Amino acid sequence: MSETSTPELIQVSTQGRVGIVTLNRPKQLNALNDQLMDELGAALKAFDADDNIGCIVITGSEKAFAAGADISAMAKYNFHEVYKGDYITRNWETIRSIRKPVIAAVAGFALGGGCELAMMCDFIIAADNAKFGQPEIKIGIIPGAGGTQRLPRAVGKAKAMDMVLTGRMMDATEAERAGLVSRVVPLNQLMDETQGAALMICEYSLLSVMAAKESVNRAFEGSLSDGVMFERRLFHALFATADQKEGMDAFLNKRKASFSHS
Ligand code: DAK
Repeated sequence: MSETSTPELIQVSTQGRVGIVTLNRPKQLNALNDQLMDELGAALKAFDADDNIGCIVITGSEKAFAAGADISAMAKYNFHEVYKGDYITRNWETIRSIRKPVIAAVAGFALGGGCELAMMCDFIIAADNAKFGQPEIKIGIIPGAGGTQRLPRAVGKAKAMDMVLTGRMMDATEAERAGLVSRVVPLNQLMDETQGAALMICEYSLLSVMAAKESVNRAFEGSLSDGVMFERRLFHALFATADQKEGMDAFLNKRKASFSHS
């Protein structure tokens, strides 16, 4: 399927240098279908390529971030169709290629593919009504977009097994305690808090922000010594940037840094 040019199932907006994608399939609790994932991927790629954007936020509604992949679309497939067609892999992997920071602002349900989408973001800020879960076991499948891999990395094996095998939901308090989300805020402050974090990130050098993201992500691939070496090389490389000179000069001269992202 080709990328849609006029998004219908998402809304795209900006606030300063923050790009915001709002999932918008309210009647289906933002269940994620092919069209929505195409639109989301296209919006993320456009923000990533836009020099005026420094950070991206993905959010949903107050009731649901996303209640999972669209079960009505999935129900009819057979093994040979999903295997041969690499079912829903194509447009679920786009977010992994985004190099600018992506924050998930989660209210309400983040279940199945919705929880997996949130975990693909760089960090999650949750409203106090958020509920996370991997309930695929209840419909005869298992998580298919990284849930069995990212959830244990975030919350450890015991809780991940509990979630994946029982299909139960975790509330925001438990999710924060377990390390799945970075902050929990009252529902009515979710977007202000998230935009505040995103705007803060936008004030920093985009080069060091991108390097920081790349380096932290490296912690989840390969050995510690490889990761530390990767970090060291990026750390060294940042001394070639104008922003390193600006940032350190600003500190020494007790003024606010003004980064040029170069
Ligand atoms: N798909 C389709 N429709 C959904 C849906 C979903 N996941 N979740 C909710 N809806 C629809 C409901 O069918 C209902 O539609 P109508 O009956 O009004 O037409 C409407 O949204 C409102 O839902 P409810 O009436 O059920 O609302 P409640 O408040 O009573 O319950 C709920 C909310 C979220 C607890 C409940 O709707 C629920 O349990 N939803 C299903 C949650 C679920 O099982 N999610 C996991 C789906 S499997 C992969 C990528 C991704 C995936 C796999 C592979 N690859 C890259 C290979 C992901 C798989 C999944 O997510």
